[in-house]
Amino acid sequence: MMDLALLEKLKISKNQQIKQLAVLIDPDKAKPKDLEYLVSLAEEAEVDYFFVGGSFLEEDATDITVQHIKSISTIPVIMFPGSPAQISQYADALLLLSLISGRNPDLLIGRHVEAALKLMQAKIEIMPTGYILIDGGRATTVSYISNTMPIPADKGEIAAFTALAGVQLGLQIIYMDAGSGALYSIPSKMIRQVSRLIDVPLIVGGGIRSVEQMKEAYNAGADVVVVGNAFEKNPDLLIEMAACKRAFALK
Ligand code: 1GP
Repeated sequence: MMDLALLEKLKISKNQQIKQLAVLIDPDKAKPKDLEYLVSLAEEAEVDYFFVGGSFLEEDATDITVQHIKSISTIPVIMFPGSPAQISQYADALLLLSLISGRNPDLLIGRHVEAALKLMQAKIEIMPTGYILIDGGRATTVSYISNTMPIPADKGEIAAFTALAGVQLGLQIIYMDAGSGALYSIPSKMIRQVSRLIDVPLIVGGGIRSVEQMKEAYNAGADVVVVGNAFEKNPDLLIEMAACKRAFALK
């Protein structure tokens, strides 16, 4: 499957109900030694993707981190950019995010125009993604920086119709995010309401700290679960979560 474009791989995995796990790496926080340890665990656990991104990064930090990961791992690296400065030509792909839960035109089209040429020249795979912020119990960096309000966690219909509209506009992936370090991960009821309405891969992240939360997200219809903070604090949790993910594949 490694030779397929990553979007294609995501779609096939979804159709085969194979759940996937992505490790989020924030280049601002990742110290080289810690990064190497986390990457070695991810290799051992056969994690599916590294997502690399953060809200404050400079181009250099992103490039250095992506190159470092690529030099020690074969796991695909997908950019999860907070700004056009965070496009690295060394990555395998990039989630081209439209913040469809918000009404900030800059994050629906403005930044994309700024990044378009650089993206074309970088020759990395582009994964057009509808990005939906959900309230995770506290203000997160991304909601502050993006100047948008997240969807309340009990408004599943709004999230579902937002995702559906994104798919109807041609977006190929939906990413529901409670934001890094969210107090509460996205309720399974809401994930279910969204996943029932859409037929594209569904990525879920933000505040997932336990195998239990991960299982709930998968059972509710998440195709990919993203974990960042919890692995920074306890890298060994990665082995446990990856085992849980594989157990889903055997069902
Ligand atoms: C944030 O979905 C990611 O954008 C991951 O969040 O760091 O809370 O796991 P955490």
